[in-house]
Amino acid sequence: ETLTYGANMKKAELGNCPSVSPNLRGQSKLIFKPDLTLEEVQTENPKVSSGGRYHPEKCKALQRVAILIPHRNREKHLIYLLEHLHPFLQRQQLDYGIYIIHQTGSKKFNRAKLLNVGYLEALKEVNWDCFIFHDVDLVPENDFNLYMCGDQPKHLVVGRNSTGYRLRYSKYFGGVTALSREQFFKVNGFSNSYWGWGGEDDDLRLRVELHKMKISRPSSDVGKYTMIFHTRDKGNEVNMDRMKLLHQMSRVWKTDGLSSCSYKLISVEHNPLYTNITVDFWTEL
Ligand code: UD2
Ligand code: MN
Repeated sequence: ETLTYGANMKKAELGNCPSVSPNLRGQSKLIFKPDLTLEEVQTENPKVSSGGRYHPEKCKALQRVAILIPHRNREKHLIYLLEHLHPFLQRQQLDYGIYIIHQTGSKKFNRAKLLNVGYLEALKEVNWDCFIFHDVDLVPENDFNLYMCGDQPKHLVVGRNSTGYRLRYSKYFGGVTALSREQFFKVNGFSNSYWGWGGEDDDLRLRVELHKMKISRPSSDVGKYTMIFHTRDKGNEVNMDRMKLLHQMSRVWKTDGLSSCSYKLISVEHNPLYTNITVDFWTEL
């Protein structure tokens, strides 16, 4: 009886983690080993538990953060991202989970809809405070770029290697963004209507602006990413309707988004380094 009580006491006593983790290192040089395997990444990350989950041992994390990564046919990029992201998030002392949302089938790729699915499915497991919407090919270089949510939505990619680390355009909102559970819910998530490449990131930015929220960014020396080289994928051709869709946003946001996101859930697997959610969109349209 007393022993149990003591153990409970110990857990309750765990103090909050500091607002800035003492384990941060700043800018790091990223190395991508050509023959790296998922098994190696697994041995490098013994503290990650099933489904790609982790929480600090010695303090209570300030936020519970779900990382959502849309994916199809980018296995190598996924290995590199996982290798860097797990230690990065652990140094930030976050209570986190990594979700890969995998689109199966031959329909055009739909990044935005996959991210809506990730949000809805991840919330069935944990009441996450914060969501990071993350391209599979972008690796953060500086761990002062905190994967936490603020009182306004955040755009975490100020620049990347291939564009001289400069912001592409002032309203740019692509690559990696952080929205709290409430912020994302308020704008009804992403539009489900963007099939193929482009526009969906601008659509989300318009939704955020419509709701009078202001996007914040880290400083340019902190918001730095390496994008692993790639060409345009098959099945993700440029979306020619994107301008038309962007013009509709203010009219359709309420009915096109989380509230209307239909999908066929194929499987949810708790792999050692991530939770894999496989969906098919074939039932739709
Ligand atoms: C830009 C944006 C991205 C998105 C996209 C337009 C940046 C840094 N990123 O990326 O956020 O707005 O334009 O849609 O500006 N993917 C797959 N398999 C595929 C196709 C895509 O896994 O067959 C995923 C993957 O996570 C990838 C992401 O979708 O990183 C974006 O696709 P991309 O990398 O081909 O597009 P990119 O680099 O122009
Ligand atoms: Mn890319």
